[in-house]
Amino acid sequence: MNPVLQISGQVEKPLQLTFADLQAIAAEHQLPDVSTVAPKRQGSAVKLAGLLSLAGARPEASFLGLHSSTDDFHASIPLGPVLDRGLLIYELNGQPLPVAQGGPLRFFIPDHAACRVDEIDECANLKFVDHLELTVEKGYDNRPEDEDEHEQLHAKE
Ligand SMILES: Nc1nc2c(c(=O)[nH]1)N[C@H]1C(S)=C(S)[C@@H](COP(=O)(O)O)O[C@H]1N2
Ligand SMILES: [Mo]
Repeated sequence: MNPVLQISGQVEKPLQLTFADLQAIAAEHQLPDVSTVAPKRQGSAVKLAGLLSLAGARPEASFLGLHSSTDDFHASIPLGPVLDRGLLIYELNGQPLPVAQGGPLRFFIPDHAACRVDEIDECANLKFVDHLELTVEKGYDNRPEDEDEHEQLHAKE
């Protein structure tokens, strides 16, 4: 099985995880039904904090880089505020999350801010995430910077 998620950067143990690896993560790190925290969302998630405890986040890790090579979309957000609420939705009805819902892996913050009002906004809910990277400083981020860019991005969806 091919890895679907790489975890790198400021971690003791860089990881390459397959869908089966995600399914095998301990129940304490799983959220079997995301609709319990986000009524419009479906599927099962693994908690960001769980993933980072497996990788061994270093104390100097301050930013979370979210990368999608599928469409070259990237965000870098402060780790502290999302550590305990960030989710990676990876499964729907026993199968990888469909691309139409942002799969195979989608980052999701249940109580995100509206687009572009805060660093941790709806735009940071990356679809098709394949790489999480912990950094000391803010990393590469190509989320839309103004309303025009943002509209153009959504027009592509
Ligand atoms: N990979 C990727 N993730 C992305 C985007 C994108 O263009 N590519 N758009 C972002 C933006 S601007 C928003 S508002 C949300 C929209 O999520 P939705 O399509 O589930 O409503 O996805 C975010 N995640
Ligand atoms: Mo957005």
